[in-house]
Amino acid sequence: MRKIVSPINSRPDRLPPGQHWSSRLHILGISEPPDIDLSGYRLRIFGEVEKDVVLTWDDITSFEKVQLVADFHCVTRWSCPDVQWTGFHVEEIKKVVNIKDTAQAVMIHSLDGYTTNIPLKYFFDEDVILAYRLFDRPLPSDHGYPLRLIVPKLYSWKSAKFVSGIEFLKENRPGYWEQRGYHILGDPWKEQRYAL
Ligand SMILES: Nc1nc2c(c(=O)[nH]1)N[C@H]1C(S)=C(S)[C@@H](COP(=O)(O)O)O[C@H]1N2
Ligand SMILES: [Mo]
Repeated sequence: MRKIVSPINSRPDRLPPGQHWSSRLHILGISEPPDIDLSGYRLRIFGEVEKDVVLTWDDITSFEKVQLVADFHCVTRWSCPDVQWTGFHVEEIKKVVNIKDTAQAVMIHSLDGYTTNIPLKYFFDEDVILAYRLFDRPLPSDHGYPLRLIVPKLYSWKSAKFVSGIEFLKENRPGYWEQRGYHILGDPWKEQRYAL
C-alpha cells in the first residue's frame, strides 16, 4: 500500500502556535453521527464538472488504497500527533470526473448537514485523502463513518466527517463554521482561527 507521511509532521515548528498536544482525538460534531447503511451510501461529485458522478461504496473501495499519517490540529487548541488514516487520495476523483477550468474551490457536503469549503490548491494536495479507516480499523461512527476528508495543513474543521458530496465551485464561499465566524481558510501556522 502507498504510504504518505504529511510534510507538516516534519516541520521544525511542528506544533502550531497556541496549540497543545493531546494523546487522542476528541469527538466534535454539530449533531449525533447519522445512521448509515453502506448499500445505500452514495458519494456525489457535482458543480463545476463536465458531468456529475455518483459513486457507490464499491466504487470507493476500488480506488487505490493509501495510508496517511498526519498530525490533527483542532481550532479549539488540541493537536493529536501521528493519526493514521486509510482511504484514497483525492487525485482519484480526477479519474472519474472532468473538472472545469472555472473551478476555484470545493464545498464538502456531509450527511449531518455540515459543509466546509476548501480552495482547490489546498484540496488537491499531496496529503489530502478521503478516509474510511482509522488506525487500521473501520472508521468509527463518531469519527465520520463511512467516509471523511483529511486535510492535514488546515484546522480540522475542514476535515469533514460523513462526507456525501463534493461540489466544485466557481467561487469560494463559506461553509457551516465559516458562516459562523471561523476563518475562510484556516491555516494553523498563521493562527487563522476566526474571521476578524
Ligand atoms: N460532518 C461533520 N464533520 C466535521 C464536524 C462536524 O460537526 N460535522 N466537525 C469538525 C470539527 S470542528 C473537528 S475538530 C473535527 C473533529 O474530528 P473528530 O470528531 O474525528 O475528532 O471534525 C470536523 N468535521
Ligand atoms: Mo474543531
